[in-house]
Amino acid sequence: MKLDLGSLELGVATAATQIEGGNADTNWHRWAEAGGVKDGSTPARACDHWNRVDEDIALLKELGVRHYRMGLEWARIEPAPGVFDQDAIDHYRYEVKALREAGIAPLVTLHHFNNPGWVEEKGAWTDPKVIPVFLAYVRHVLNALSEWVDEWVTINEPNVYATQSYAFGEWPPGEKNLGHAMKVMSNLAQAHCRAYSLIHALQPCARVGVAHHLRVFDPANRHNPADSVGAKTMEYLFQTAVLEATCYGRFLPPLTRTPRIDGGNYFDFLGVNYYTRSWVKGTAQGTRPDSPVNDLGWEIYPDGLTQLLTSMYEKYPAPIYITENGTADRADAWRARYVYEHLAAAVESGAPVERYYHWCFTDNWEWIEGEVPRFGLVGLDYETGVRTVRPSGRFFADIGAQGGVTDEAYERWVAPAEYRQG
Ligand code: IFM
Repeated sequence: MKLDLGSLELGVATAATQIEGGNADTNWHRWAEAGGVKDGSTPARACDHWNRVDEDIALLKELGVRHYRMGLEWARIEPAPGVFDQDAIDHYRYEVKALREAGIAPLVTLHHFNNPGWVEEKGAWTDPKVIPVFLAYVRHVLNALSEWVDEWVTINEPNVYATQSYAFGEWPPGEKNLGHAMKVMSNLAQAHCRAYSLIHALQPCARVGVAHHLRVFDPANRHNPADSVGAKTMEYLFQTAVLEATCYGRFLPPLTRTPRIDGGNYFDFLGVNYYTRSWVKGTAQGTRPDSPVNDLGWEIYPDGLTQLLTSMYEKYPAPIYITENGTADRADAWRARYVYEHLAAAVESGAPVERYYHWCFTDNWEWIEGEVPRFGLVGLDYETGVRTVRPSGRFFADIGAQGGVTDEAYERWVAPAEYRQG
């Protein structure tokens, strides 16, 4: 065996807005309709998963996938304040039950960058008043789905949502206001802590965590204090502060909290979404020159995963779920190598990594990048909706079946795959 996964189990990840299709009134539908997406697409098409749940579950089963991370579209469930749509709830109940019956354990994300339009109109996460509103939605979901679901991601990548939407202005609502971004991160972290307590009150056996977007921040020149200080500062503002708040209820500046959140333990697993590293020059971050990159220009850096897992487990000792890891590789030329090297990096860290969810199951609507990037183990023809398992998807299925990467699988799928340099 080239790589033995031991007790690490495999899954795949998705998010509601990126795969479901349909016209739910969300911040992202509004943003896309207003022309905010590079290729002019909207989430209305996506993978049409809403209408193809059975087909997609059958495909998961065919590939031997044991764990499925999926999101919920809050705007479908609560299309107007305090109005809950029973048809939408029934649809999700159907889906999670069908997953269980197929032997697949769902991990459900409650918020994945997607707000109902009416939440967005009220200032969304800039206003702490959204927290009780979110909690009412969480309570409703728990009551409806906890028969089938006992693992929950409260918030996906609070740091990415806050910075892209409020500091860099690239995502809805397109603000460039660092103060607002920090307020949003604080409110999301508070919402997580309170949702954590609520979910445990409703379902004591639940496992609850955040899916954190974590990266390695390296100074471009270690001997240049501006680069080193820049890297440390970015790391702190982008990930350390929000980790402390969401794991321990420790709100360090610039994050703030209402007096209601006590210090404590607010995570049953540490969710890690890992994609790349930031190469920091002073106050700017970019990609290390001459490194392998994916179709979006993101550096491919598996060693960063080993480093992160080792250091994160020291600070936040809990079972680790790699809640996302994957890459945009339209030609499927090297995705198998990427998977192999990141799984090997996870094993090598020695940290208790219990799960690895590959992003993404199928190609998906990739926010402002639209339909162009191809993250799927399964390729999607957007015109016809036809799904085709890529060779890397067959490799992934083989890893699951064998409990690791056999010598034959390595020779067949990994050895011939070469990255391209940036
Ligand atoms: O598609 C996204 C996902 O929604 C959040 N994590 C990163 C992925 C790839 O960009």
